[in-house]
Amino acid sequence: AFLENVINHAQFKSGECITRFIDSTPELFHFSKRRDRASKLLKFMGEVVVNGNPEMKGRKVPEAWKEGHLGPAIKPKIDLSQAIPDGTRQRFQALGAQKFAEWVKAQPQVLLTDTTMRDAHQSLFATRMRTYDMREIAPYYAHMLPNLFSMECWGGATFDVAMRFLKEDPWERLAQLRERIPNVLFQMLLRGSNAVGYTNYADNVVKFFVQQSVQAGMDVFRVFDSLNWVENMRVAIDAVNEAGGLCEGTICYTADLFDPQRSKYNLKYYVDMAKQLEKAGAHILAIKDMAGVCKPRAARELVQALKQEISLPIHFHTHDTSGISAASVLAAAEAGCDIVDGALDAMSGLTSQPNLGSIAAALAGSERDPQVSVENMQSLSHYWEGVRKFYAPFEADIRSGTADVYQHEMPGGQYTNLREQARAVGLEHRWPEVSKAYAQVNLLFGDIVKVTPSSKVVGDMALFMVANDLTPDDVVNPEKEIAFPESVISLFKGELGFPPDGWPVALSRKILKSEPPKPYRPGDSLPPVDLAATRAELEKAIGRKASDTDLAAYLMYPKVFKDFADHQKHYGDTSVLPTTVFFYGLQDREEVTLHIDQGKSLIVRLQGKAELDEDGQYKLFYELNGQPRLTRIAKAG
Ligand code: 3PY
Ligand code: ZN
Repeated sequence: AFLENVINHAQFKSGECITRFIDSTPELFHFSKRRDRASKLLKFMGEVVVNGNPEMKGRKVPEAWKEGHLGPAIKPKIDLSQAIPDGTRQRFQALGAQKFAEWVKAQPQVLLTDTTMRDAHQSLFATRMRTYDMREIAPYYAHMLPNLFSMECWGGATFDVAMRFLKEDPWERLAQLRERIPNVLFQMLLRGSNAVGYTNYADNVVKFFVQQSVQAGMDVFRVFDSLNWVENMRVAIDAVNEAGGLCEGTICYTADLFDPQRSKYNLKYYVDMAKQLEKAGAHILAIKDMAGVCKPRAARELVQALKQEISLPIHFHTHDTSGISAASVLAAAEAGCDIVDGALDAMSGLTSQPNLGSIAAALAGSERDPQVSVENMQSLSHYWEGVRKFYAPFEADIRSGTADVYQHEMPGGQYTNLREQARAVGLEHRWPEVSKAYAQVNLLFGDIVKVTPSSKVVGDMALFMVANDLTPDDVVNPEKEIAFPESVISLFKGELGFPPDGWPVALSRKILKSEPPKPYRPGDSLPPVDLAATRAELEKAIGRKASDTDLAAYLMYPKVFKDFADHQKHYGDTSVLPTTVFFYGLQDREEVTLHIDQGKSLIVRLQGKAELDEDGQYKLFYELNGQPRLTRIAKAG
């Protein structure tokens, strides 16, 4: 139809050159672009109907969806045309990082961070929450919770998962949220020199990534190192400062402050680290209890000690795996903690954060009243309750908190992922052994901090031990030949850095089959990446211009980014599809409205599907904006 339009156009008939023709007749070009976009989306939707979304392989589609009553999530009923009140972001922009941090410390209330859009879904359903579900509720946050300290909505595993599994652009997510929420600070998790990846990047790559993030609208960077090695955090801390972000220098809480058997993680250890971070340029000090093992008494003493010894505001983060972490949050608040993390009700508990609404309610009326509307939190949570149902296939089958976390110490964000990994290699039925092996590996490795990416290596080794029926004695026994996993060898080579007290020497020798290296900072041995040359290489690979954010994504995950770019080329921007349509497919006679651009929508209805033809294809009959459309999809495999 496009060609017909073109050849019948008067200007075309007059013989003008085709490029000028397209330039001067944008209406035809736009028509074709939109038509092209529609065809791509219909093709993707057809693929899901016929072959299923590959991400759903081996997972159970919710019964409620099959029966046709998995409804849309219910949004609050408020008037979005009202002016958006100013929030922490305006204050930060007016004061600058230093003065803003002073304000945080000086005001009496406990400030709140909502982790629903990042850590909560990372921890509850393997990071699968799509931009679509966040974007829909975003403007309501701006109106209803303007008094939040921040929303953690980016970084950690979300960057990788967005492209790899959800086939969407993490930068687009950030931009779309920013556009809808101009008033509350956005917060991300940055793994120090590992940025948002699992490996150490060259210093200039980390810097470039941070610059891009600030330009895209990120404000607060929670910077940590997976071995609590401050040396390996400096580049990221400097980069955040230089780019104008707010830097949370982070201590990862591990073990048990009161366990004399593991005295290396005592108060002195954390206070020393906090002092180093303050000196290194952090504006806020975060306590990151990634596994949820910081018991109330430990939270109280740690916050008290830090308040005495350093002058930064303190931000406490924990997970509810034990089922009692809200007690730790309240203890931290009583001890003077300035900011605490939680997730909205429907996205809280278990391996996620404790319930932010209940924390706010518990503190309401006290001198540290967070001054947020618990009622508004409830109505936002009602929306999340609906959203969470779409992701049921990705949830781990856990129903209660468990004190077992004090044994295995697995980060909440890793728990569901490691179960996934175990499932993928056929070991899920041996999960209790995997979790026990995880604790054994920790001790074999010298009792280390376990958080991405060090936790990933511990998890790999735990799966390896269970799969090969290895005991800790086997692992250390110099007589027993073991082909250690690649990630373990890399860890002991120091490619993720070193714990402050080094790696156990005998095991190092066995793993490396040589003398262990002296501690070095991996960034010092990685030459700077030539950004211009890499961009050229990327553009060649994807056959189009690469933006700065494309480049930053490619630098993190070259293969994942290329595959994602390929998906986009074939199917367009599939993030516009509602989540059920993306994962489960359109149902017969289902109609959806897709907002593909400002003010532009496609109304798609699946009319039916013909029998498989002899050439192995299905015909799908759609109605697109009232017009019949036919798409052919080959049956896979
Ligand atoms: C991450 O690095 O993704 C984490 O959530 C660590 O807790
Ligand atoms: Zn966390």
